[in-house]
Amino acid sequence: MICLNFLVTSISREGLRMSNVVSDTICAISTPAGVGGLAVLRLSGHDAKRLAEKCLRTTSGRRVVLSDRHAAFSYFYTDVFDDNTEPCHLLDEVVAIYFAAPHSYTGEDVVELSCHGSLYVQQCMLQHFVTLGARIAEPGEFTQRAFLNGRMDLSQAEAVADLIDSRSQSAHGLAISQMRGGYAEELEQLRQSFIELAALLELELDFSDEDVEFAKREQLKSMVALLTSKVQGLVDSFSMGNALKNGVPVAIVGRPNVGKSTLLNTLLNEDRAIVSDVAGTTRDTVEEQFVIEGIMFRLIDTAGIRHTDNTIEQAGIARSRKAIGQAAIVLYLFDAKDDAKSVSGQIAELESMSDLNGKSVFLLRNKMDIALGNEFSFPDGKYMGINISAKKGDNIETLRRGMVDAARQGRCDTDVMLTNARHYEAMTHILSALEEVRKGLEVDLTPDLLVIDIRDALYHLGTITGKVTSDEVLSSIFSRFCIGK
Ligand SMILES: Nc1nc2c(ncn2[C@@H]2O[C@H](COP(=O)(O)OP(=O)(O)OP(=O)(O)O)[C@@H](O)[C@H]2O)c(=O)[nH]1
Ligand SMILES: [Mg+2]
Repeated sequence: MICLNFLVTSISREGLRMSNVVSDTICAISTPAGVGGLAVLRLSGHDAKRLAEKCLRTTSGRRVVLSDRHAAFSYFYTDVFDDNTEPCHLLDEVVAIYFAAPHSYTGEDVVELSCHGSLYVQQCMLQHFVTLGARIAEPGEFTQRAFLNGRMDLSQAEAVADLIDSRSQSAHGLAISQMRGGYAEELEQLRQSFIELAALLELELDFSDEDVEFAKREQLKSMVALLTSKVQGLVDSFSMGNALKNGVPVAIVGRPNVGKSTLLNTLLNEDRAIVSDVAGTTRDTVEEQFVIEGIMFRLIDTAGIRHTDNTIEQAGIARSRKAIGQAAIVLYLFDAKDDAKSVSGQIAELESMSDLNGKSVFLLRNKMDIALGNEFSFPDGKYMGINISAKKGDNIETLRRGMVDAARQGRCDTDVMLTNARHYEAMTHILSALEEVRKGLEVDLTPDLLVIDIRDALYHLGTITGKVTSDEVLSSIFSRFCIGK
């Protein structure tokens, strides 16, 4: 018999459900704090419907009976404490929608009340539900309940937070696909492959007395190689996935006075950084975000690189170096008056400052407007060269295009991308476990020892989806959420 008893979950979702009191009714304002046209108050828990109905009356004064997924236009009263009281303190006109368990966001009975966006109205409603016995929700508690009730796995719950956070088309696209389960499917496929691998080895274990080899070692090796390439692909997708989610970091670097701050301002279309003809104007890094074709870029203008005894300027140059290190795209500017020898010296200097592998580097020959007659050809090689005028805006469109293309590179190999540092960490553990299995197969390790590493990989896979998780991890994930989500 194939025994898959290694799928041990340290604390199962079931266990967590038991350990947390999830049956009480929670309430929160789900719209942002402040005044707006409308605000939404959300109630979730076994008492949600009863508590909401207590406060609601029809326009003709009758009690409201909420029916599943129907909007009820009602009056909201704050002085109803028992069934016999005749309400008289009208607070607001609201629209109430009831979602019966389990077909609601949290999997519990949920009522959403849209009221007018006055802070006073919002606070009175919230306060009233607390008086009636509901509890104010913790940040992310609605989504946490959705997870605990099996409405979504942990990676999907995290994607909800990413979706709320998303400020560009690309960040939104990644979050929505993760929320809709594309990523969860990929993880499930991985899990199945690991289980298959383990099953083959466990089968051998069960018949170990009979000295039978069920799976050919070569077959196991190729399974491990395939899994490794999939996991490696996911690990590799993290830097771009993370950049697309949080903004692709772009460092604008070069010697003093070459026009870096001017370029930042031109790209942003805004007078953001100080520009002057004094070399060494920018001392600290200046960072701004902007979106082109749905991709968010984080532009970092840096202090001009040169040898200096000024300690403040030295500190600025150290930050420039750090910005290059962290950038996915480097815009290296030089002056159109610089000759080929000076430019190759500057490139060598740039290469010595940071490892440029995996980064897209653009060589920007700036101030072309005042150096029209000068002959210049960009050095052949790995970097793309563009003549620009940051001041006049010449060829800035070509640069924008190049930046978009660079940001899109690396997306093509994999449909699913890692965007979450927690998942990245788990995937790197899985990769090392696979490496151990590979080495084990090379030296003909016995199945019982090989299975240990496969269990380890499955454990880490489980931490991503929440199949294996701890209270500590959960609370750190859900505390990222805003109240009311
Ligand atoms: N003609 C011309 N002048 C430019 C161009 N770009 C920048 N400048 C001028 O060059 C000078 C320096 O520009 P900045 O943008 O401050 O240069 P920077 O590289 O940020 O300089 P530091 O912060 O000192 O390192 C200013 O006088 C700008 O107006 C350009 O494309 N054409
Ligand atoms: Mg500057």
